[in-house]
Amino acid sequence: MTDAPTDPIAGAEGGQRRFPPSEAFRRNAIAGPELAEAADRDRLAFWAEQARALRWERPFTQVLDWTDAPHASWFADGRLNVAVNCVDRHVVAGNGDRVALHWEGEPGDTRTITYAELLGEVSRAANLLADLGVRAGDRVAVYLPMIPEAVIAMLAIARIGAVHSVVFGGFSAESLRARIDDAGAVLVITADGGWRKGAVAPLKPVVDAALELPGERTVRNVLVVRRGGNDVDWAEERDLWWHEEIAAMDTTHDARAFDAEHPLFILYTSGTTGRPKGILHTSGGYLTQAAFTHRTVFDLHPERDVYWCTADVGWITGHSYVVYGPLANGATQVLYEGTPDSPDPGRWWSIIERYGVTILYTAPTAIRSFMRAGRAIPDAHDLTSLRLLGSVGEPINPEAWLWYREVIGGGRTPVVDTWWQTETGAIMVSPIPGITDAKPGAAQTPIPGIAIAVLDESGRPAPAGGDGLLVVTEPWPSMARTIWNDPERFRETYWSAFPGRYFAGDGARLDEDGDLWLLGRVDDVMNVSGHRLSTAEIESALVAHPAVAEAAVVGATDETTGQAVVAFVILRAAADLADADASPVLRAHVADRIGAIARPARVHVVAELPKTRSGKIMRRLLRDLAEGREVGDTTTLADTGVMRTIESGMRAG
Ligand code: 6R9
Repeated sequence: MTDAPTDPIAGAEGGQRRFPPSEAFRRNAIAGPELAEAADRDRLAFWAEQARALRWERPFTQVLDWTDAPHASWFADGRLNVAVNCVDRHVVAGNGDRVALHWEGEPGDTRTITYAELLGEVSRAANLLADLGVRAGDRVAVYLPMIPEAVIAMLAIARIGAVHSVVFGGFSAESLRARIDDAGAVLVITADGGWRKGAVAPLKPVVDAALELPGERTVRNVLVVRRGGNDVDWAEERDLWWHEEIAAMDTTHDARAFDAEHPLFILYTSGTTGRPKGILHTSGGYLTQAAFTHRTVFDLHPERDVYWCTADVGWITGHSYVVYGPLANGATQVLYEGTPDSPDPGRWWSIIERYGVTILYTAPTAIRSFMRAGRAIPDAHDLTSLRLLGSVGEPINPEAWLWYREVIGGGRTPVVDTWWQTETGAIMVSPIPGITDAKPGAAQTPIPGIAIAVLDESGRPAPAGGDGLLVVTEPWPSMARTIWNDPERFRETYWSAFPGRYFAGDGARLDEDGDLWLLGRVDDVMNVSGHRLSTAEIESALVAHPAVAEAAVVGATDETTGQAVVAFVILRAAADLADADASPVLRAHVADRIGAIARPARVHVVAELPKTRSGKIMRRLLRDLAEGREVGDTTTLADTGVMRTIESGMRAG
C-alpha cells in the first residue's frame, strides 16, 4: 500500500511558496551567512564569542564542561552580574536616555522609563530586598501583572544574586502555594490587583489565600505594589507596600558579580502528567543565548527599533524575550498590561500605531483569533512601522502565517517562526530573517550553534520526509540545568530516551530541502491504520478552508484503525457554510488536501476550544470527549466552563 501524502504544507498552497527577504532588508540585516559558517567551524568558539558580547567582571577561560552530563556548566570560571548587563551597561555606554520601556496599562495610563531611570528603580528595589534580608541564593516568588514593577523586581532579584520564581497571575492560590513551597520562597512580590478586560483582577487576596493553606512556612514578607486600587487585607507583621518601602531607598546600588553558573531563576512548567517541574536556569549561558537570539532572530537595531513581545512575564517567552534578551541588548520595548480586546478589538493595533512598533512577537493562537475577527480591524490602523513579525508557542499553520504577513505585515515583513521551550531557555530553531528564504509554517533551521536531529524511536535518523522526534544532540548555553529539587526527573524526562541527547517531546520532520517542520507534541501524533498523522497537519488543512476559524484534532481510539481522526472546529462568523453541512464538507476537504487517510472520522462544530491560560489547546480533554469518556482534569483551563459548552453542543448536534 502506498503512503498517503502527509505533507504538512498540503494544508495551504501558500506553504509551497518561498519568501526571500527583500534586498533592502538583507542589506541592513545584522546577521549574515558568516554566523552559521563560524558556528559550523567551531561551535564552542562561536558561543564563547557570543558570550563575550556581555560584560564580564571576571572573563571566563572555560567554555563548556559536560563531564557531569546532563548537567552542563558554561563559562564556569567567569563572573558577571545579569542586571548590570541588562541595565547599567547601557547607561555607562551613554545610552541612559534611551527608552527601555513604553508601558501602557489597560485603562490607558502610560509610563515611559529610560535606561537611566530603570537603573535607579532597580537599584532601589535591590537595596530594599537586601534590607528585607534576602540573600544571594534565596528564592523570591513574583506574582504580578504586566506592570514595570514586574521587570524591575526580576532585575533587582537577579542583581543581588537571589533566584526568582515568577508565577503567572492567572494561576490559583493552590498552584501559587505549590510553587512557593517547592522553591522555599522567603518573599512574595505581588500587587493589590491588575487590570484585565476592563476590571481589576485581584492578586493580593490570592497570595493571602495561598499562604493560609497548610504547608511550609518559608515566606517572611509579602511586598505589595499598588496597582488596582482594590481593597486588600493586611497582615501587619508580614505585608509591606512597595511604594512606601521603596521611597526610602537609595537609587544607587553596588552590584557584585556572581559565577556564570549562579542560579538565575526557576520557572514552573507543566509536564504531561504529575506536578509542575521547576526548570532551573543559570546566569552566563542563559543570558548569552537569550541576548544572541534576540539580536539575530529579530534583527534588532537597538538605536531605532521599537520591539514588542506580547507574552506575559509569567511564561518563559516573557523571561527571555521581554526581560533578559531585549534589555541585555539595550532595546526599546512596549510593555502592555491588558488583553488584546480591551476596550475594543483594535487595541493591539492602536498600540503598534502609537509607539511605532517595528518588531512584533506573538503566538499563533492570537493571530488566529484576529483572523476570526476579520481584517477590517487591523486594516483601520497604520501598521506600516512594522518590519519583522515573530511567532512562538505552537506550530503556525501556513494560512495563519500568510495572513500574519499579508494583513499585519502589509505583505512586506519577514515572519520568523521560532521553536523553543521553557527547558531550552531561548530560541533553538528559527529562520534568520536576512538570510533564510521563509517557508510558511516551517521553523526551518537550527540557529547557528545549535545541533538538532530528527530521529526515529530507535535513535536512527528519520528518513528524509519522514516523521521523527526532535532531539538536540549537543549541549547549548541556555539549556535548563536541572529540575529544582528533582535532578532524577530531569535525567529521566529529557535524557533517557536518547542517552546523551536531549529529547524535546516534539515530533518533527525534515523535508527534502532540509527544512524542519514541527509536528506538535508527540502525544498529539496519531496513528491511523499504521500511518502517522500529525494533529497539526490536519488542523492546518482545516483552517485552510475559508469557513474554518480554528480547529483542534485528536486521535480517538478506534477498533479497526487503531486511532481515528476526530476534529473540533469553530466556524467563522461570516462563513457561508451551515453547521449541519460542515462535517461532510470538511471531511472531504481534508481528504482532498492531505489524502483519504487523513479524512476525519468525525467533525464537530463547536463554539469554543479548551485552552490553557497560555493559549495552548488541551487536546487531552477533547480526546476524552471523542472517546466518550468522563472529561479529565480541567484545572489548568483558562475557562473551566468551556468543556460543558462543547459537550452540550455535541449532544445537540
Ligand atoms: C516557548 C514556549 C514549549 C512547547 C514545545 C512545542 C510548542 C513552541 C513552537 C512550538 C511548534 C513553534 N512550541 N514554539 N511548536 N512551533 N514555533 O512556548 O515554551 O511554554 O515551554 O512550550 O510549545 O510543543 O515543546 P513552552
